[in-house]
Amino acid sequence: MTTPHCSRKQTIMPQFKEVSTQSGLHPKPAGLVLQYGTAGFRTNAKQLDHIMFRMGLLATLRSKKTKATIGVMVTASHNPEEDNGVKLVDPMGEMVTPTWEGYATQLANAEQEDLLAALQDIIEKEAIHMSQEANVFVGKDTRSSSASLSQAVLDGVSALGGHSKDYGLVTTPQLHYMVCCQNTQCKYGEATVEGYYKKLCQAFIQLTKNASNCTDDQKHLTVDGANGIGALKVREMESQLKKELHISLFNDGSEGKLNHQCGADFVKVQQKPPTGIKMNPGERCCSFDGDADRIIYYYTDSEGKFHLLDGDKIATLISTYLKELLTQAGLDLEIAVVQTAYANGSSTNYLENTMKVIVRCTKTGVKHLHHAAQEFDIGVYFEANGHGTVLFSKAAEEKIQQLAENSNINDERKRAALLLQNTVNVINQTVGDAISDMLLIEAILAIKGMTIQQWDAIYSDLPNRQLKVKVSDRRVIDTTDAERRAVSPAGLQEAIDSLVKNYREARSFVRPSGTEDVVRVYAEAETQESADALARDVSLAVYRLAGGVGGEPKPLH
Ligand code: 16G
Ligand code: MG
Repeated sequence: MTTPHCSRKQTIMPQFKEVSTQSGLHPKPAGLVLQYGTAGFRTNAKQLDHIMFRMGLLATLRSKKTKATIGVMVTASHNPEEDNGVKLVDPMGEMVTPTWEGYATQLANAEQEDLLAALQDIIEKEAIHMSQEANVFVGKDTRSSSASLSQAVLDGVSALGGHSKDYGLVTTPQLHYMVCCQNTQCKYGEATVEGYYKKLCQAFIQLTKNASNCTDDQKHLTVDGANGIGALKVREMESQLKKELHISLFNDGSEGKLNHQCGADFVKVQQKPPTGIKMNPGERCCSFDGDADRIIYYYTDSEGKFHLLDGDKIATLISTYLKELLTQAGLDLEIAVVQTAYANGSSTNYLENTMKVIVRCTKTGVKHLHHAAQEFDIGVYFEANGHGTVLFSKAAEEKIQQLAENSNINDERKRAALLLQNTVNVINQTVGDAISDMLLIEAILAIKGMTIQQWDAIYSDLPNRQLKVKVSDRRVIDTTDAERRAVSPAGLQEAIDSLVKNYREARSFVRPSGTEDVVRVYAEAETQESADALARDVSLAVYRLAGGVGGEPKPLH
């Protein structure tokens, strides 16, 4: 039996009075259970009003606890328009810490009458002083549901007496940037969208101004804005690029539906161009996702064949460029590339054996890569799906800064140091950022005088295939070694190992998805036929050993 409603009410502390009243306007549907997953809460927008209100409450507590500004972003990224979601941003612009993800789940799932007790529980566990001031920055994407949902977040903040600043329509990485600027007393930049454009565009112009033989053709880039917030923000920024980059923007949201047959996720998964864009053979194109924290490049060749340059190719381009600059600058800084198990085997091989940089593999999910990248002077991290950025340690930034200001060095070192300095400024170090990554990639290609075909030719991807298998409970699959090996159910890893042996240059792994109720299967091999066959063999093993539901996986061909 739960405590009767009225007896709880008598013990309401004054600080909770407003929460008690306001929460009635954002009621939780009884019995609904949602989890703060890899990238926050994400589901159909109709189920999210109470979640948003409660995340406003939680962000306020987190702000009191950290004595810093916290961010709340309302978006469901690459999901369909009908969905929405919410992510919390910690003081330095990073994803909220895991303990608080747990609190988010608890608070989200507390039944209406238990909400105050759930709040009190967090306050006690974290020893939060309720008299401490709180500041919360809120942003939203272009979904039609985002307006009222972000209002629910703002209601949550004010119900606990917190201050909020509503940034309105911003990309996810812009909100992360604002939070970081605010908490570094603007050392990272000015906490406004204008400040963001100014920082990035100035750095981009500095980087490209000496890219001597850059023709107008080379300055042209086709951008697929996924009919989302990224498109709006590219439009806003464009004029500040001073014609150093000519953008043809498609899927700008004026007609098409958000993420529908367009955007980075569509292009990566379908391995084909988005609809709604005009592509000329050999021309560089890129796609953002729905909240502009991912980017993917591609082109079609003269035979009409589609070529995808994913996060692995981006990481390789960036780390090659940085390594060359470090050598030219005579700076001894350790550079590492952080990937996940999804990184194409060819990219890992190239990075380790040809470029000789340190390569780390982490579990899927931005926070894991971000964390690992923080361990190096320079950590380049990218998921194959196009989410990534570069982190510079404090010491690395200082060394670059000092060298750039040193007047006793030769011209080559000076040039490299200045390029490094502007490279640091064009990068959004708080989180992967499609706009910032785009400017960085465009600058590198201009500086190196490189075409997209030359970039693509750095290494050739191994053919690969991703499949999903439905099982009755995906939690039966437990993995280790950064998700590259399954430890349960019994016999599954042995089965995968023996299947992999049937193909050349083959690799395969399985993991439970963090965002969908499926088990994901990845396979790569020397040929597409082998990769497809291996993916199917492994899917079958999952189906048989991990409680598959529905029909058995069928051959792809
Ligand atoms: C989320 C993650 C992304 C990851 C994906 C995996 C963030 C911000 N986003 O979108 O990094 O690649 O989930 O999805 O962390 P899956 O678990 O369904 O394969
Ligand atoms: Mg996204």
